[in-house]
Formats: sequence, C-alpha cells, structure tokens
Amino acid sequence: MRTDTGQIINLADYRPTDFVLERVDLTFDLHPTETKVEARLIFHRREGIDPKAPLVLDGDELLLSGLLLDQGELPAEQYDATPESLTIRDLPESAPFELTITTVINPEANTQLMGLYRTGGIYCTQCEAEGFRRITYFPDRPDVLAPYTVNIIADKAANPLLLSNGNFLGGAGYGEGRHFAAWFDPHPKPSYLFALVAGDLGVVEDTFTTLSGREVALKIYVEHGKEPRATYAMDALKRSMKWDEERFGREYDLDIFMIVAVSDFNMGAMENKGLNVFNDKYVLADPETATDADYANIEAIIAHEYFHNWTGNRITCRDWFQLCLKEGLTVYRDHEFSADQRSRPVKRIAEVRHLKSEQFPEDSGPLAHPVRPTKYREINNFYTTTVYEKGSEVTRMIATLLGRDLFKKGMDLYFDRHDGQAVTIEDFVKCFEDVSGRDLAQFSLWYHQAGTPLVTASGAYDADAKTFTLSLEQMVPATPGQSIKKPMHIPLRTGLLAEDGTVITPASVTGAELTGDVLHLTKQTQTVTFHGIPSRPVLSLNRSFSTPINLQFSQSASDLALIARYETDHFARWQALLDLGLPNLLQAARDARQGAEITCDPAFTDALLAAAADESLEPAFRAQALALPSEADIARELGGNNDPDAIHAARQTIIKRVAEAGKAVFTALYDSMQTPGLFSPDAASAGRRALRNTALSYLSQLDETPARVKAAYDAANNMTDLSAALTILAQRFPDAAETATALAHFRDRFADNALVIDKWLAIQAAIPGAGALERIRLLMETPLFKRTNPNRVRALVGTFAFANPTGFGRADGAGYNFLADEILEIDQRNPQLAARILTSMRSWRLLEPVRADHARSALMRIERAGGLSTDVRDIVDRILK
Ligand code: 0A1
Ligand code: ZN
Repeated sequence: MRTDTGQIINLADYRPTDFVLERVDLTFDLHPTETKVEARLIFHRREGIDPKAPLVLDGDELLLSGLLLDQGELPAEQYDATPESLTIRDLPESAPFELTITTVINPEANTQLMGLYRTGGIYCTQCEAEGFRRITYFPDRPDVLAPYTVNIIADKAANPLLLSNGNFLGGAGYGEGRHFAAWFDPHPKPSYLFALVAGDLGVVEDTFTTLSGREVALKIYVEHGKEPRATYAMDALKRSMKWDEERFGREYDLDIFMIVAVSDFNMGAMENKGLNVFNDKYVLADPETATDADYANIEAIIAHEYFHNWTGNRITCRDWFQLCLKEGLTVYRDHEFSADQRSRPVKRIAEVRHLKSEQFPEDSGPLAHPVRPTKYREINNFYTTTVYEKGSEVTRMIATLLGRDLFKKGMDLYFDRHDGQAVTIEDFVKCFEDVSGRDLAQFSLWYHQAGTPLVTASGAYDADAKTFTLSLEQMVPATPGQSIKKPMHIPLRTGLLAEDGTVITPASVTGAELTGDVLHLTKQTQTVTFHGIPSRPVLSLNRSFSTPINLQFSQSASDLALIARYETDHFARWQALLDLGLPNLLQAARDARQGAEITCDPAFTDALLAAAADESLEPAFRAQALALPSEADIARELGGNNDPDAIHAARQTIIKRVAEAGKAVFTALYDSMQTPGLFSPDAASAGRRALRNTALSYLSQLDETPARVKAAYDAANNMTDLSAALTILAQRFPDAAETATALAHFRDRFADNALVIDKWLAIQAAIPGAGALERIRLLMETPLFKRTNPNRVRALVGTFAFANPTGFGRADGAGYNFLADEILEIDQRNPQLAARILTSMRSWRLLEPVRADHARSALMRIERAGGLSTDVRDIVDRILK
C-alpha cells in the first residue's frame, strides 16, 4: 500500500470480527487486464454484537463494480466503497445474509506481485499477508476461516490449466473458446491461503499413499520443457510427506497436492492450501544448472511449504503478531527434516552460521523486534529472520527442555486441541506446559524480549575438593522500545572433557538444574558447582548451539584444540575451531586498520589443518571448518568503527597464511576428493565437492596464475564445480584474461537459463573492491538483467548490498548512494522487494565515521523522498531512528 505514513497496528487492540464468515464462493472471469471477480460471501452477526454495527471489509486499490445483498440491489446510502474499504450498514441482526461483491482487477498491471498477477503468461496469486484484499473486498485477516468454492473461467487455448485450492469438482466448455473449472476446499481457511493459477504449463506427476492408505495425486507444474528439472522436487516432496507421517504423525488431507513454479515471485514459496506456489529457483534443478546448495534449498523449501499444511494451514495464526506460531515452528520442522535426510551436525553448523550472519545483526540493530512482536506498521516487513530463524530456535529450545518424547506429546496435543483454529503463541506454549507440568512462563520471554542474550562464563577447578565451579551471568541488551529486560531461561547443553579427551561425568551438580546434559541458567547470575571431578576439566558450553546467545567464555587455545579434537558433539568441535580463529581475525582487522603487521596464530592453523586432514570427519564438516567467518561476521564481532577495507585485507591475509601452512593438505584433498561417476546430489557427494572446492580456493591463494583454477573450470561437469571455479577466478583473479573468458563462456552457455544467469550476476556482484559499482552499472545494462524480476534484482543489487562489503561500502559513499537510487526506483514497482533490499543498511551505525556519514545521508535522501510505500517508509524510519 502506498500510504506513506501507515498506521501502527497493536497486538493489544486485537478483537474478533463482528461478523462470522460461513462460506466463500468465488468466480473469476480471467482476462489479462480486466479480470472480473464475483465474491459471494455468507455472513452472520456474531452473538452479542451491536445490531447496528456495520460490516467493514478490507480492500487495496479496488474498484467496486457491483454489490448485492441476498441477490437484491443495495441502495447507495447503505454502503460506502473506497479503494481501501467497503462499509455496509443496516445488515440483518442475526440471520445469515449473502453479499455478492463484484470487482474488476488488472493482473497485467500488478507489479507488486501481491494479489492476482501475471508472470510469463501465467495467472497466479500471492495472498499472504494482505494480498487477498487486492482481489476483492474481504475480512482479510487470518482469524476469519471458511470453506471456499472457486469457479475459474478463462480462454481455453491460452489457459488449459485452471487451478485452485482443495479438490477438483469438475470443468466444462463455456463457449466462445472459453472453459471453466470448479474447485472446493472443505478445510476452513483464511484468505491468505487462497490461491489461483491459470495458464499453460507442463507437469510432473506422481502419487503418494498415506499412512491410512489414501492415494494422493501429486503434481508439479513448470514451464513446458522444464519437466525433467522438477523430478528432484517431486522426490523431496514424497520424502517430506513420509517424514511428517513418521515423525509427527501428520497425514495429508486432500485428494491432490500441487506445486506451481513461477519466475516472478517476491519470496521463496507460499504454502497455499493444496496449491503451493514456488519461486522456480526452489523447484528446478539438474546437475548441469543447479549447485549442491540449490538441491539442499529445494529439499528444505519443498519440505517447509508441505509441513505448513499442518503447522500454518490446519492450525493457523489468530493475527499476524503470531506469525512465528507457523513460521518458527515450520522452520524447526524443516530443519529437523533436513538433519534427518543429511548430516545432523553439518546441518546444525549451516543453521547456526545463517542465524549468526542474518539474525544476530538484526537482533542487535535498529530493526530488532521480539519473535512475537506487539506492534507493526507494515506486516510484510515482519517476515524476518527473527520470526523465522529465532522462532525456530525457540521451538528447538522447547524440545530441548522437554526431551524428544514429551515434545512429541506436546505437539500431538497441539494438533488435537487446535485443529481448525486460529491460535496464539500462548495456546501453543500451553500444550507443552500441560504435557510436561513445567511452568514455561519465564521461558516464554524468548518470544517477548528482543535482543541476543550475552552469557559470560568463567570456571575454576578445585583439585582438593574435586569440584569445578562455573560462574554464569546473563545480560539481555536493550533493543528498540525495550530498555529493561528480565533474566531469561537459558538451556545450555554442557559437556566436561578430561585432558585426554575422555568424558567426565560429574557425581552431582549444585547451583542449577541439570537435566541430561542441559544446564538451566535462569537467574541473572548463577554459580554452578560440579562435584566429583577427578581432574581439571575442559568445559564444552552450549553444545549444538542449544540456545541462541552470544557466549563470552575465555578458554585457552589448548582447551579449544582439545574440544576441536575430542568432543562427541561435532557442532561443538566446529565451534571450538571458530573460537580459536575468531580472535585472530578480529586482531588482524584491528591491526590492518592501524596499518600494523598482521599475524596468524599457529595454534589456530594447526588445529584447522588437523581437522582438514582428519579422515574420520565427514568432508562436509571439514569444508565448514575451513570456511572462515565472513567479512560481515567479523564486522559484527568487532562491533563498531568498522572499516570494510581493513577487514577484507585482514581476512585475506589470514586465508593466505592458512593456505601456506596447509599447502600439502590442500593439494592432497584436491586430488583425493574427486566424485567419479555420475553426478549425485546426495549429501556425502556434495560434501566431497565442497571440500575439494574449498581446497582449490586455498590453493589459488598460492598460485601466481589462474591456470589451475581455469583448468578446474574447464574440467567441471556439474554446476557446483563450475560455479565454484568461476567464483574463485572472479575473486582471486578478477582482472585476468582467463576470468573474462570464463565469464563470457558461462554467460553464453546459459544465456537462456535465467536462474543460472542469476549466479553469473551474483558472482560478479560479489567481486570486492571499489570497482564493483561500475561493474554493477554495466551489468544492469545487459539484456540478461531484468529490473522487473525479483530474482534478477536480488542476484545483482542484493548481492552487491548484502555480500560485497568493500564494493558497497567504498569510502566515498558511492555504493550507498547507488542503493538509495535503486530503492526509490524499485519501490515504485515492488515495495516489498525494495524494503527487503534496504535492510542491507541495517548495520550502518557500526561503520567508521566517514562511511557512517555517507550511509546516513543516503538513508535520509530516501526518507525525504515523496511517495514512498509503507514498506520502505517503515524500514527507513526504523533504521534511522
Ligand atoms: N509463508 C511463506 C513465505 C511468504 C511470506 C510472505 C509472502 O508475501 C508477502 C510470500 C511468501 C513461507 O513461509 O514459506
Ligand atoms: Zn513458512
């Protein structure tokens, strides 16, 4: 919506609707620029509601072209219609009544990609969060649930496919080259889960037999000719359906489950009941065009959307403040699925990396908000990593507190108790309290208090008393609108190792509750004593990242090396390697800023290279260990006065030192980690490719010429290896003729595959240095870049702003200025996309003063521009506050 000011919505103001919606009957007469929508809605007034209260329906840029009450014309004085609302007075006191509302909308002109729009000749819808009100006047909120019948009429030749939610009722010719189809969804649903798709698409078909023996038709619709690239998605779907039955006892509930892949989409995918709509990036894959990361993402997102069928659709949110009820829980479920399909510790490392690089900066900056916020101005801006990823971490902590069996019982109770309802976080948490008898009141602060808690720990061993004393202190930092915080319930998984790496089991623990290996920190300060400890223990704290905190625990390099070598929890091994390397990287960045010499601690390189060469460890784990924290991670840890050039120089120097020390290891890995035979996207093969490409990246640091990497590029027979080699060429040898040749070759080979062109754009957008901006400007001129496609914009502008700190943050501020221009331009067409890319500026206050000034000016230029969308207005105001 383009209201510029946008009013604040408060959780405290929630109240149910005055009218209950009983049934929805929609008829779409599709036309590219003039689609007629007839909505027949049956309502009755809720008991106890003022008989004079009018019915107020939501709209967004709508034009009313007809309105009937119980089939009769309504006098003009009985209603008011504006583009944003329809108010009807003098409605029956208690009897049900039927409204027939006709609107005419223009799908072709819908560049926001919210509501009904056209993409590549296909009609499709996106209704979450408030897109349905762009189709017809409606009580467009998640607590209004009803069964839907949908009739679709369209030109038959152009739209042989007419799809909507639920089960297919039937179809027939409609005369004059048109036809129609009818769908019925018996499961009451909110409008945000409505979907319609019409057009001409190819299909991959399969079936799934559910736990109770029902056969479900599975269909994935893609552009004609792309069907072979949808087979992996189909396989992932069937695995997801099976997993949800086995792990959570959840069975699918319609005769058909459909996925449609479209090329213009604001987000990753959408869980519309029975008819998921996907960004094609998360459906299409084959070895020639998709990387291992693409395969893993497809698997995760197919699972995520499918899992929403129960967590989101059957049980939905009472209001948008409860978004984490469906998103945090469903992310947790898709994480667990991927962990079961792949390597659990490697998956956990990837999750934590993502959490720290995306959510931690959000939680410590101007956009910080609780997992369950209490106010918003634009709900689209709350599809955040806090709601999704921190929300998932909170669910994970409930599972940790209760243990697997009780957690499963709590979930069963949730499904039983709330099926068919729109509920709150309190309802969800209550289920776990009821099955466990645990009071989760303090724990619930995780939903309500923003900010990443900081836990400070120190330990002392008493050899005479054979005790180990651990002092813990927690502090939750102030965040916008929340200056005072209460102590949280922090579940810290903990292990004790002896000097020889064996596990020490304490005889008892005092000062804190210990369940299994979970130590419960509940007070601001707490002293915990482990009794019966025969020798000085090495403490492994926050195993598996059991709680999303910043931990300050100063451990010696030798203790960390011991954990890295012996911990049974492999996540903790990775964490120990990180803790060994990070101080070194931070010091290097400080030294680089001062112009001092950069040094690299051999204890770190030794431990890292020992892990790299350790054949008892999975290759994927070793690749994760070797991937040093990013420049953005280092900036976050430095916490202020940040100079992207110094950070880049420091990190590059450390990488070079690791390469020098590990030349033999990397050479051996590069030779041994081949994956001969046919390409397989399985996790083990992907891990070998990741480790081999990491080795190549280190070796390239020692190479004077691009020959070795160019040879790797020429020899690559799959997209993972090809794009890895191209990335290394671009990063390490940006100006070499070989790099230019490879980039041109890549472009020409994949010019007709937009998703691969996104990789080509992103690889170039990430090349560091002040020259990046010029490169971006040139790339924007190529016909392969399309301003109207969100994937292209994210690949080029998004990568530049989010993943190129030296290019974007060049000292003269030109990068920030460029972004301001782009945001203003994108905002005219697609506010959601503009607002999301603008969040790349959220950490501007951590920059050194010169850059921070430039960033502020660019932000103020956006703030002062007229005609901003509510989306961009909301973000820019909060970032500048
Ligand atoms: N519910 C979807 C994500 C989604 C959210 C908003 C959208 O438009 C504003 C689109 C999709 C999911 O979690 O996958
Ligand atoms: Zn979701």
